[in-house]
Formats: sequence, C-alpha cells, structure tokens
Amino acid sequence: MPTPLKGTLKGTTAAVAAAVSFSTLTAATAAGAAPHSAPARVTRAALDPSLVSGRGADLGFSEQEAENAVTNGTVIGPGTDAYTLPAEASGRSAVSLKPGQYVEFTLPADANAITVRYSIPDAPTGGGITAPLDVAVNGRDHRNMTLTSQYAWLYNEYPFSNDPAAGPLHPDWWTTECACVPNATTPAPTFATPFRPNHSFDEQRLLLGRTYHAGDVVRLTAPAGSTAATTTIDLLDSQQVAAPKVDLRAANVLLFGADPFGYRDSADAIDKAIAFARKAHVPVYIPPGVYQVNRHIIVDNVTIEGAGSWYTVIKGHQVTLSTPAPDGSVHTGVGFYGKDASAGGSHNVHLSGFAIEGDVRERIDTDQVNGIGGALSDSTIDGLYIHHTKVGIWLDGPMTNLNITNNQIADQIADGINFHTGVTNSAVRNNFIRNTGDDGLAMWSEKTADANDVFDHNTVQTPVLANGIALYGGTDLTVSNNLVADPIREGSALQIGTRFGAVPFSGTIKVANNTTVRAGTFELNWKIGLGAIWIYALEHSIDADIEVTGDNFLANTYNAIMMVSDFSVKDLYSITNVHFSDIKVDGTGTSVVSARAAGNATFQNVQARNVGAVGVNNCGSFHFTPAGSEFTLTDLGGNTGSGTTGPWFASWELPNTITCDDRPPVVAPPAPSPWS
Ligand SMILES: [Ca+2]
Repeated sequence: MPTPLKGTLKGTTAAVAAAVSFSTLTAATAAGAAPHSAPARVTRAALDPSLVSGRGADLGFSEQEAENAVTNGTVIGPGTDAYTLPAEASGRSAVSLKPGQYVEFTLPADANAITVRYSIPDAPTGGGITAPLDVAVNGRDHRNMTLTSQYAWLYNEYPFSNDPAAGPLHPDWWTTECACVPNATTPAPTFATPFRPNHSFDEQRLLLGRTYHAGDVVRLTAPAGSTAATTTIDLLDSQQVAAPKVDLRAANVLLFGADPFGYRDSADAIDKAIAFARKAHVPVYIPPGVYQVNRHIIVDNVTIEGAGSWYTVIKGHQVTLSTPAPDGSVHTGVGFYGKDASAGGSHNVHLSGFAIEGDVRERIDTDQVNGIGGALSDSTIDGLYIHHTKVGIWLDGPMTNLNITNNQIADQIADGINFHTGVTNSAVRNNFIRNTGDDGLAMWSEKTADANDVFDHNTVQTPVLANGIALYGGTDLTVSNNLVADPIREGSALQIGTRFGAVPFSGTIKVANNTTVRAGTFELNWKIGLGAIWIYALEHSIDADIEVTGDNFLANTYNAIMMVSDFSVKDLYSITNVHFSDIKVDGTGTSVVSARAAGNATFQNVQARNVGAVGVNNCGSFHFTPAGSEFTLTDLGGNTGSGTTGPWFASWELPNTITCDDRPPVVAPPAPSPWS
C-alpha cells in the first residue's frame, strides 16, 4: 500500500467535508485575553484599496499585512535587495517572530478560513524543515498549523539548487559578486554561502471549522520551543468560504473507487469516472476529500468539478521515472493535461472547484510537472487553487479559445500561467498569482505567434524571478486592469520583450489600465535598475503599435518606463511606434523614462510626481553624436508634474537631448497617495 500523504485525514466516521478542515481544535484556554481593539487594516498589494479600485483580481478574501498588525515580534524591511527576506515579502516588509512571539490580526469581516504567508529557515544542508504555528482566535480555539520550508529556499544561479553550501553553478559565467568569470580568475574567487538564497516564502491555508466575525482577533504565535529559530509572517488572508458544492447528477469518483482520505492512489479511479462521464454525457464530480494522484490525468471532452478548492484536494508525490518520457521528463506528478497539440490537442475540457497540491521542489525545465498542461481548446479552467507545482498552468499550443478565470496559483517553482506557442483567442481573467519562481503571467510566442489573447483583472504579487506579466512576441495582445506588485529580480512588473526565440510583435499590443507598485529590480549584469514597464528589443526590433494607456506606476524602485536593448545588439534593433497616454507615475527612485535603445515614443497626459532624478534618462544607442540621442520623445501634450530637477518632461529634454546618466543616486519613493 502506498504511504499515506502528509496531511491526509484520518477520520473514519465524520463527514468528509468536516474531515477536510485540516485543522485540529485543541483545548481552549481560559487565559485568552479579551479581543484587542486594533482596527482591521485591509490592503491590496500593501496599498490602500482606494488606490487600486477596479484593478486586479477579486476572489473574495481580505489581505492584511503583518507589518501593519499588532505584534511583539520584529518588523523587517522595507527593503528591495534581492536575496533578502523583506524583498520577497508583500509590501517589502514582514514580521519576524522568535519562539514565543506573536502577531495578531483583527478580522475585517466574517471568516471561516485563513491563508498564512510565511517563511521559516531551511535545514542547514537544505531540504527544508517543519515548524509549528499556533493559531488562536480571541485567545481561544487554538489550532496548530505545521509550517514547512520544504518547498521554499532555492539557491544559486539558474536552474537553481537546494544546496545552501554550493558555490556558483556556472563558474564559466560572468558573475557579478566577484565581477569576474570565476573559472578564468586567479586566485579563484570565494563566494559567501548560501549563495543567492531566494524563494524563501510559502503559504498555507486553514479552514477554521466555524465562522468568526468582524472584530475577532486571530493571533499567530510561534510556540516556545519551535524548531524554527525565526518564523516570519508576511500577511494573512481571511475569507468566508461557501459550503461545499454537491452535484448528484454527475459521475462521482467515489463510485469508481477513489479514496477521499488519500491513502490509496486515486488516479485510475478518476480515469474510470472520466471514461464513464464521457459516454454518459455527464460531468465528473470529485466530492470533498484529499485524493492521491501521482501522475497526469489526461482530459479531453470532459467536465470535472470539485466541491470547491478548499474541500476537494488532488495531491501528489513527485515520482522519478525509471526512464525519461518521450517529452524529456525525468519526473512526473499530479496534473491535469490536455493531449499534446501534435496529436490534435484536447477540446471541450472544463475544470472547476478543486485544488491541485503538487510536490515539486526543484526546477527541471524538461519535466512536465505542471498543475495543468498540454493543449486545451474550447475549454475553461475556473476556481482552482494550484500549489507547489512547477508551473500552475502551462499550455503548449497551437490551440484556441481557453478561458482561465478565478483561480489562485501560489508557490510555484517557475511560472504562474504561460501561453506557450500559438495560443489564440484565449483569456486569463480575475486570477490571483503569488510567489512564482518565474513570470507570473506570460505569453511566449516561441516559433508561432500567440494572438488575440487577453490578461485582464489579475493580481500578481512577488514573482521571485522575472516579471509579473510578460509578453514575448505575438499579435494583437491585451494586458488590462491588472495589479502587479513587488517583482524581485531579473525582471519587473510588465515586460514587452523580443526574447527566448519568440516571433516579433505585430498588430496592436495594448497595455491598459494596469497598476504596478514597488516594481523595478536591479539588473545584476547591467548594473542598472529596470523600469516598472520595460520594453526590451533583444532578438528583433519592436515596431508593432504599442499602446500604453491609463496605467498607474506607483512607488517605482527605479524608473517607471524603460525602453532598452542589449548593448551587443543596440545597432541592430530599435523600438518604435510606442505610445504612452493617460499615465500616472507616483514616485520614482530615478527617472520617469529611461531610453537605452534607438527608436521613438509619444507621450500624452503622462503625469508624474515624486520623481527622484532627471525626468528622462536618454542614452539612445550610446553613440553620443552631435545629432543627439538615437531615441526621440514626442510631446503630444499634458505631460505634467515634476521632481527633484524640475518638470519631468521639460522642453530642454526634447526631442532627443542626451541626458544619459544610468546610475544616479536612488531616492526611495514615498508611499503612494491619492491623486486629488
Ligand atoms: Ca508583508
């Protein structure tokens, strides 16, 4: 018999719905203090909700930052330096607890469920530890969560490592810490370990088993004697989860032998339910429970619905394959996969209302260990919670007409969602993405263009690598009404780039009504800060009609807007036909605009304030001739506001005055505030 999964429930007589509460009530204490009167402070991406109204996802939970809560621990941050805990925390700040210390949150509304985002240390030799966290409400109703760092802590250079003691993985690469190529340097440089620690946070959900009310106080305590020297709490999400959904007309997987307690592998039973459901033209229903699945479930022309992502959990072990799969995978794991596009792909697949809990702890790019994969045309993915897989949803086209809505994707080794190769007429709406190990949302037009796709009303927080939202080539794409916060390294909030073998951009690329906050990272190789939006011509020129309209770029660590080419191709490729209008920029560590490429852009109604350096950093393509910069800025009016050096869009800077100063002193921008 397979080993039961961790977290498997042991109830035998209780209703499964009750059994999956994952929490254990322990004796209530009489020592509970009266509820504190500290008001609930709800934020979104650590911003006052009024600053981001109508943008980002709404999945019915309230987010509260630990750094705004009551604590006898230590607030860490704010800080944006990669490889530090504050940089990876929402709002760039968190609370660190020693054993015995607590942080407590006042519930802003009725809630029967919480999500805790936290970090505990790695094991000394890697691989993670577990540690307890006591959860009490109003000083009573104690529950114990078992936190883990088994899915956190990667080190080193791409594709990263679980070994905190290792030196650089690529001693033949130029390495910024020594400003050298280690292999080619005598004496050999030494590197402090752990080298580039990252991906330090994880999150965990807990059903409370009853409803608490606004004003009730949730206290999280690192117990005395905890195995974790430090327990860092980033934030608490709270919500009222609806009762489990029941579908009596569907093919219930329990009737096909699935085990809702997670002891036995349920993959074959789910396959049988799918086969029956297709013949009978009914959905597959997976009732509350934890189902062990350690391989892909292949889906085509089927509807699979759970009782809700808090109740129906599909959970797997990572499995090492005895021989590599034809696709190059050396592992498999839990995932729902459409057929390969080369085999025609899958159609008419509808997945909703369950969680996928993976077991991926290292990055192996050839492994198909994603939550959802394959090609899924004329399909929908709605209301899932996808956790600890490599990529939450990775589609390999060509394929068309997929709608991805209302999902939460957290703690991924790589991307959140990727439209890879020829994904068309598809949309990603109202999804919440947090702590990805690569791009949060990406369209990657490798070889074949993605076209007519939309990323709308999503929230992307704390991608530890790469970008919140990235477009790599493609035709007629829209990124609108999203909220992107706290990118950490080798990327920023929004990227439009010709990279990674993508076809050029064509048609109209719209970037409309998005808000970014605390974006911009320090590029280790270039040694400059990136813009909150950065348009990057690396493999082709960018000459599609790019319309950037209605966006707010808040508390930018460096620039708000960057047009850039790599130095090696600066005379090959240019960036033209870019149009910025109705933009608000509040707070830049350096300039509003940084141009480090040849090309042009127009600006209309771009308002900026709290600007930390000269408004336009214009280097062009670095020839510095008397004709001025190779990048031209056109003033279409209404570009107002100023900073430390006067009007940000001053006439003396136009159309192409060389103002190149790539590394000015960085001024920490103030917290964003309303525009009157
Ligand atoms: Ca925080």
